[in-house]
Amino acid sequence: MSSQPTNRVFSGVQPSGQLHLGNYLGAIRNWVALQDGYECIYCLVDMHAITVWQEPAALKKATFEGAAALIAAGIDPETSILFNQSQVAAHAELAWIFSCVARIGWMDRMTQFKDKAGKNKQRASVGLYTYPALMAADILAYKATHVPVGEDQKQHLELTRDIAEKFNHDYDADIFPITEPLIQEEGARIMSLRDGTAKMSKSDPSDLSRINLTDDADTIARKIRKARTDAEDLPSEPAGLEGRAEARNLVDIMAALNGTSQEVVLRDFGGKGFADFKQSLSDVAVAKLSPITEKMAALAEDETYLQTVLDNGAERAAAIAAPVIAEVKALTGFVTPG
Ligand code: AQP
Repeated sequence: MSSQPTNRVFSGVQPSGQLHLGNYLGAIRNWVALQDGYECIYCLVDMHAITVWQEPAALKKATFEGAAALIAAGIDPETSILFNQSQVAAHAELAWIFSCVARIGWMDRMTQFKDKAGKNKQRASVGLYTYPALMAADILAYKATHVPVGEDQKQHLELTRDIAEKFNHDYDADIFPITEPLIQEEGARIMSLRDGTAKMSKSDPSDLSRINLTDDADTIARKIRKARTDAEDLPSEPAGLEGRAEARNLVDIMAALNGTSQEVVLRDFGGKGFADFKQSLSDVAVAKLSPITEKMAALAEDETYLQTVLDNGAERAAAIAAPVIAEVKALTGFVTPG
């Protein structure tokens, strides 16, 4: 039997556009910290990205840029494994088997499909619908024991656990672990700068809605200045943020960047207007992000280096997945090479 790891993390980000502050505060920053206690596998999930249309040249560019962003943020490609999903065939192979294990009723319950497909469900790709089976394959091809998840991915991780349990049960095997979520509270959900009720997202048509990890200091300051707010001053207590989604979001961003809480931010800024607050927020954002954006810009120039990182990562990832896939195929009853 392929070995059972005890502290292996898998996580991924879609190269479906430019990585932004939400990706950084909600995921990447945490991925960097996890490298201390876990064996980490981080993936640019390009196969997930094409569940909605991606211009081929833009997808390729975003994959290299994503790798640059992760390394610039502190992912060490020597110790952690960093690669793009489509280079390791195990993901697609296992996803097919899992799409035969998962039930239609399970997929029907996934709220992200409903959100992303919108009203035009019939025109959404089949891949967008079966996305959670591919996500389960991403995780279980490596028998990952832990997955850092934002709130929006919790439901998909539960489905991964259901698939693992059903596969283990159906094939009377103890092959897959029941993966545990690692939930990060702070910065868990960063909202759009234009609409405090919508998630900050790569695919939002308005560039002013997000701070990209490629934005320079002036652009960051301009976007924060233009961020939507309301007419009142900041409250002194978190309860005063009730019903003020945009104000809450900016306070949350300040708290997440400084590693503090809403209480601490409001102790400093309660009773002040947004002009002062936005100035301080943009100073903090620039101070925290510019070391990353500068390093990222330098790395993004060196495509040869990034290609080598992704190739090496893919080779190491494939070596871990190979015995798992072989075991799955044998359990399934497929005739494997004799
Ligand atoms: N706004 C956000 N706040 C906190 N965390 C976020 N993440 C994404 N947006 C926010 C977290 O980043 C990780 C990678 O996400 P992803 O790129 O794979 O997928 P996504 O959540 O669909 O991101 P986008 O930006 O909204 O992409 P598009 O527009 O292409 O769908 C995940 O851990 C996610 O929680």
